Amino acid sequence: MKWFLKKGVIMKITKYFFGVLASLIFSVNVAIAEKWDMALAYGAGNFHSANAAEFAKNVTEKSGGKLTIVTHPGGSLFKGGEIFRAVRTGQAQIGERFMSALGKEDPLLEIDSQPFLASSYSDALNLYKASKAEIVKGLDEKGLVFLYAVPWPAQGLYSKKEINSVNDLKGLKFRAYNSATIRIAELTGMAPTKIEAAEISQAFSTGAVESMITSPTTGKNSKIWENGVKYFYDIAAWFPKNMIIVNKDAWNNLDKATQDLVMKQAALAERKGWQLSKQGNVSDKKALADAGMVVGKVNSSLQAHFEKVGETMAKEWSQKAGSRGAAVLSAYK
Ligand code: PCA
Repeated sequence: MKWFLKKGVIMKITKYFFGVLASLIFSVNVAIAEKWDMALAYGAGNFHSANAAEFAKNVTEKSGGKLTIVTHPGGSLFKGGEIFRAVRTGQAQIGERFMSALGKEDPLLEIDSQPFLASSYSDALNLYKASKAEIVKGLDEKGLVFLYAVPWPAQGLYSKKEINSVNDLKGLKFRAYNSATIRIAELTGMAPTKIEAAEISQAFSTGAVESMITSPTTGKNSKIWENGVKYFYDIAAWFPKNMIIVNKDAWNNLDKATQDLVMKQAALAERKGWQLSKQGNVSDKKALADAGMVVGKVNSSLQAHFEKVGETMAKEWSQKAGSRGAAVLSAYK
């Protein structure tokens, strides 16, 4: 009897113990299974979006169920202009944004859109290295964790009509994507309107704009030749980047091992993205020519004009960016 009672007590204790353990394991599992929505502004076929999708897939597969990242390309969750704020406020845990459209948040974010500061991939990489720490710090102060950045191919001038002189540009309705392209338009005598990449085809087809500066990739992605745009002039004066950022609260919900995994996959995605960009810089220009566009360089008088515009803008930017900007520039040079 005594022995039986004891056994019953032991069984009860054992049962209780396993019950508590099971519920603990269950609740821990629930707490660490995170799902992130990743807001992407550009279409699924764009190389930035494809690269982000691969990054998301790798993290999801390798995290052992602790983190699932679901991508939403083409502005389907938030449009390009909304993504920075959405990630900052936690409406999206992670997102991609064109850095130089955020100059009002931090002038250092537009360093990569200053004409002729970095006009090759190796310069662009050096500029990135020189500016990264300061940019990461600025984002951290806004509650954001920086993951990686990838450049667009070299920026060139698109136009419906042939451009042989600055005079040919004067008065043109110009699609801009950031403050720097607005400033180029102003200093050239063009009439700028800021339009997100997703709306380019419509803007050209309705006649709202008739020229722009962007990559051969974006021209190809928006089948720009179908909207009466015949000319592409390769200026190659800057390589602006997209960055991937994470909301810091979402970041802090991850355990250390998962954070390390995300950072490791981010570094791999960054390397892959730079390669894809370099490839696109060649193949997408070819795609424009294959589609019947006239692809060439600006002539020397136009080149000189854009260089002069670049000098003016460099001075203006230095004033905005102050000592932080000066430190980055001297590290770069
Ligand atoms: N494409 C994007 C940004 C830079 C680029 O090459 C756009 O045109 O909006």
